[in-house]
This record gives sequence, C-alpha cells and structure tokens, in this order.
Amino acid sequence: MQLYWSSRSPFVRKVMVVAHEHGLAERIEKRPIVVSVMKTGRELLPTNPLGKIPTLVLADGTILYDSSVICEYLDEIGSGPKLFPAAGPARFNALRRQALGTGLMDMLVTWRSELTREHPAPGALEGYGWKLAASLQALEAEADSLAADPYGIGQVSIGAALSYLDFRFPEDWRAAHPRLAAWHAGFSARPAVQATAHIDA
Ligand SMILES: N[C@@H](CCC(=O)N[C@@H](CS)C(=O)NCC(=O)O)C(=O)O
Repeated sequence: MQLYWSSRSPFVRKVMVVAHEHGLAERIEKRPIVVSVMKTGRELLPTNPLGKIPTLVLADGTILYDSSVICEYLDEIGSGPKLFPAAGPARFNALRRQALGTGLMDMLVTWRSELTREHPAPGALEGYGWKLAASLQALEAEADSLAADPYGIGQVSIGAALSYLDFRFPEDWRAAHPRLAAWHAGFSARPAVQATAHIDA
C-alpha cells in the first residue's frame, strides 16, 4: 500500500505510529509530498479531493482518508493488541480522545499558518492560545487515566499532537502540567514513536 506522506505532518505521524505498533510499517510505501493550507498539492486532488495527507492507496486501488479512517483500517488488518476498542464506553472514550488529539493538531497547524500571514488576525491568535491552554488543562486532569487505560488510538492521537506542539512551538507546557509531561515521556519512549520522529526536511 502507498501512503501520501510527510515527515512534518502530525496526522501522518499518527498513522505511522499505528503502523509500527501493528508491525505494518514495512508494508507501507511512502510517497513524499509537500502540502499545506497555503500550498495545495494539486497532483493529490484526483486521489483525495481535499488534497490532504495522510491518504492511503491500497494494492487494489481502494483509497482511504483521513487519518482516523486509515488508523482504523490498519488496526483491523494489523497484528498485536487492538488500538480501537470494539464497543461500548471504552470505544467512545477512545474516539473522544482521538477527536481531542486530532482537533489539537488541526488547531496547531492552522495557528502556524495564521502566524505566517502578514497581518495575523488578533482574535484568532488569542483564541488559539485559550484553546491550547484549555486543552492542556483538560489533558492534565486526564493524564492519570491516559496512563492507566489500555494504550489505544486516544493515547496515540494525544501523544502525537503534543509531540507536534514540541516540534513547532516554543511553548513550555511541561512545568504547569507535570502529570501530562510524565505520561508524554512514556509515550515518547515507545519504539513506534521513536521510529517516526518529525524531521523538518
Ligand atoms: N482531518 C485530516 C487532517 C489532515 C491535514 O490537515 N493534513 C494537512 C497536513 S499536516 C494537509 O494535508 N494540509 C493540506 C491542505 O490543507 O490543503 C486527518 O485527520 O487526516
């Protein structure tokens, strides 16, 4: 299978972490591409009309996006413990955490893009700051259960979002969020996370 890929995308990293956790990384052929809100990858549009990465193309031509759909597919075909709980409260808690992690990624990517504009909108920048602070506060309150619950798509998404925060923003979030920092240190030590580090290439 082929993955439209970049070493700078938190969404791609989330997918690659899941691939490594399931022993599938070797089966994924990376197709490097540079896209952003400011630079549409027009060659990608026939495959994914939204022009976004990650986009996965299976051997039979089936196309999958976005990161959440791709991760669920890899979870279905992969070996090892499942990262998506099958049903019930555990599933919906994992999906909520996934939404928080990918929502945080969306916000950080958009925030960065706003900062590159000649006249960033002050209201938007202020709002991003509030939302980041609220997200970190909510995650600090949840850090102990992130550690105690079975490792899954929620932790992958939140961990990858925090790693992207470290990659792109100077924010020192650890001092005020010690439990979250301790949990994230454990996340970062996982071989699947180590194997997928962001590179500004
Ligand atoms: N909801 C999507 C978001 C993916 C996304 O926004 N990817 C960025 C790269 S980090 C992108 O492809 N941007 C190109 C664009 O917005 O045109 C997912 O979870 O995969």
